[in-house]
Amino acid sequence: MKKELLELEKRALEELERAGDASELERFRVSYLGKKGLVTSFMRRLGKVPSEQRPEVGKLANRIKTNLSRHFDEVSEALASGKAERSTYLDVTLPGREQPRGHLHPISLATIEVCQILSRMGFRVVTGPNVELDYYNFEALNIPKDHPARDMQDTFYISDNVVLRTHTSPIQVRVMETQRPPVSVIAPGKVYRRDSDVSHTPMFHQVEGLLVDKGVSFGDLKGTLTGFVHQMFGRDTALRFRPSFFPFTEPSAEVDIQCVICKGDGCRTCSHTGWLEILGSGMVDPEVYGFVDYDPEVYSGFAFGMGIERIAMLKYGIDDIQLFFKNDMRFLRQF
Ligand code: 2NL
Repeated sequence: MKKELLELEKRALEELERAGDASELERFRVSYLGKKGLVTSFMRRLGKVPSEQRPEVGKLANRIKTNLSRHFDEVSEALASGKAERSTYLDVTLPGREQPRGHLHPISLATIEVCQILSRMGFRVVTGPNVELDYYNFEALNIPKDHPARDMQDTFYISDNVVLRTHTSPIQVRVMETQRPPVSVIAPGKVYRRDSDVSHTPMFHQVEGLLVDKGVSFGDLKGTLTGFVHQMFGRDTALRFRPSFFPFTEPSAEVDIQCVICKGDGCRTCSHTGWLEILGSGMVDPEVYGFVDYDPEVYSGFAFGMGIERIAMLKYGIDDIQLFFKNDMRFLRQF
C-alpha cells in the first residue's frame, strides 16, 4: 500500500512536470486530484487498510495529496503568468545538428591507392579465400615441406593441409592454374602470421602483383615498380633495387626508397641508412610454372609483394602499427 502510494506520487509529479498548457494541467487535476481521481479514490479505500496500519498510511496519503496540490498550484500560477515557457516550442530557424560522417580506414585508403595505380598500368584486381590449402599457400610456390616458413611457429594451421594464408600469392597461383598467359593481376587482402609484438600483428594486409607473358624481363619489373613508387611516394623519391632471396622468385630483389622522414640523411626511422625497404620482388621461379603447367621456355614473368601497413605508415607518417587495429577515434578521425 505504501509502496503503491509513493509510486503514484512519483508518476504524478513526472506528469505535472511535462504539462505544457492549461488543458494538460486540467487533465492532470482530473486524473489525480479530482473527485474520481487516483489520489481521491485512494483516500476512499483507506477504510480497507488493516487498522494497525491505517494511521501511518493515512498520514502518507494526506502528505501526498497536499504535496501534489501545492505543486499543481505552483505550476498553474507559473503557466498563467507566463513565467515558465513550458510548451514544447520548436525553433525552426535553428541551424540543423550536423550528423557525424564516417570514412574509410587508413588501411583501406592505402590499399585502394595502391590498386588504383597498378590498375591504371593494366593489372586486374583479384581476390581469393583467406583459408587456403597448404598446396596453394606453400607447395605450388616452391616452399618445400621442411622450409622454415611452414613452421607451426609462423603459420596458423587449421588442419594438416589447411592454413590461414600467410601471403596473397595463393590467389595468383589459382589465377595461373585457370588462365593461360598473358596474365597480369594484383591480389590485395588480409594475411595471417603467428607473430605479435610491437612491430607485428597476427593479421595484416598485403598487395601482391604478378605479370606473365612472352619476353617479360627484369627491366619490365624495374620499370613497373619505379613507376609505382613515383606515383605512390612522389616523382622525386629515389629508389634502389637490392639483391634478395625468395623461394618463388629467381633472381629476387627488394626495393628501398629514400627515407621519407630525413630524405636520405639518416634518422631513427631508417636506422641511419637513409633507405626504407618497401617491397619484395623478382622473376617468377621456373619451378612455380611447373605447378601451373606453364612452359618456362616460352613464358617469363615477374612478381612482387608489399605490406600495406608499412606503406601506409610511411605515406601518412605513422610510427606505431598497433594504431591501425585499436579503433581509437582520435587516430582514425585524422584520415
Ligand atoms: C614481400 C615479398 C613477394 C612475390 C611476393 C609471387 C607470387 C607468385 C609467384 C612468385 Cl604467384 N612470386 N610473389 C614475389 C616476390 C616477393 O613478396 O616482402 N612481401 C611483403
